[in-house]
Amino acid sequence: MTDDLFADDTQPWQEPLTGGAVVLRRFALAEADGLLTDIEQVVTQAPWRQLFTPGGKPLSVRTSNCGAYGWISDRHGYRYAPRDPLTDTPWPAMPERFFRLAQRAAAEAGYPVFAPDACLINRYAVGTKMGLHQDRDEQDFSQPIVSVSLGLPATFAFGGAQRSDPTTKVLLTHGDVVVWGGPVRRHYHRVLTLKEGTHFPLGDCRINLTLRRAR
Ligand code: MD3
Ligand code: FE
Repeated sequence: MTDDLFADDTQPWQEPLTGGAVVLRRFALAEADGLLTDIEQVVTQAPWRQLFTPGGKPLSVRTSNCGAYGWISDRHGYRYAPRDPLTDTPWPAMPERFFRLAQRAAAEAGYPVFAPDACLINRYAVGTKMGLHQDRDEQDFSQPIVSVSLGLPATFAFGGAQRSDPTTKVLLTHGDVVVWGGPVRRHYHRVLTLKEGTHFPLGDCRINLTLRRAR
């Protein structure tokens, strides 16, 4: 009777996806404010910027990085670099909170020795998306990728090893963490156009962290 009134709806839970990915719902929720403060700190040193594909097409998301390596894209290709080309200085250090969260999430999904050395930070405004692609700029594909979703919800679609393979969709909301290990690590994926909305305290955007072992 009092169950509903006093139910605790803040506890995380796990949802396995196909191909070895695991969604840890709300896993980062308790730390979300701290993560946002850390992101603000990172972008004072490595400001948000727009990247271009090697072919010269703009990516619609805005990006920054922290950690020993940052993912960049320009006319010379996609790669991990130890310095921010905008400031010609090393990327800001990875905040402890990012590292520990990623390690805890990876362990939960069966990767007890994950030590990320790169964190890509993507910011999606309403109306932006990320096209279908594979992540293949890292050295060791047996290492998982941990993604943390903050702010507005986004629908994420992931397929198979071929661009034309059918996709599975999953809605990722504030505080959700996904560990992408196993076969799905090599699979095509994309983020659908971000729908209008307002999130407190982030406003009208979504921020996604991807924590990786680049080298
Ligand atoms: C599934 N970012 O940065 S994170 C990316 O929401 C990227 O910003 C998306 O795709 C975003 O490369 C999705 C989740 C993610 C990351 C890597 C994957 C999903 C993945 C690799 C394989 C399969
Ligand atoms: Fe990706």
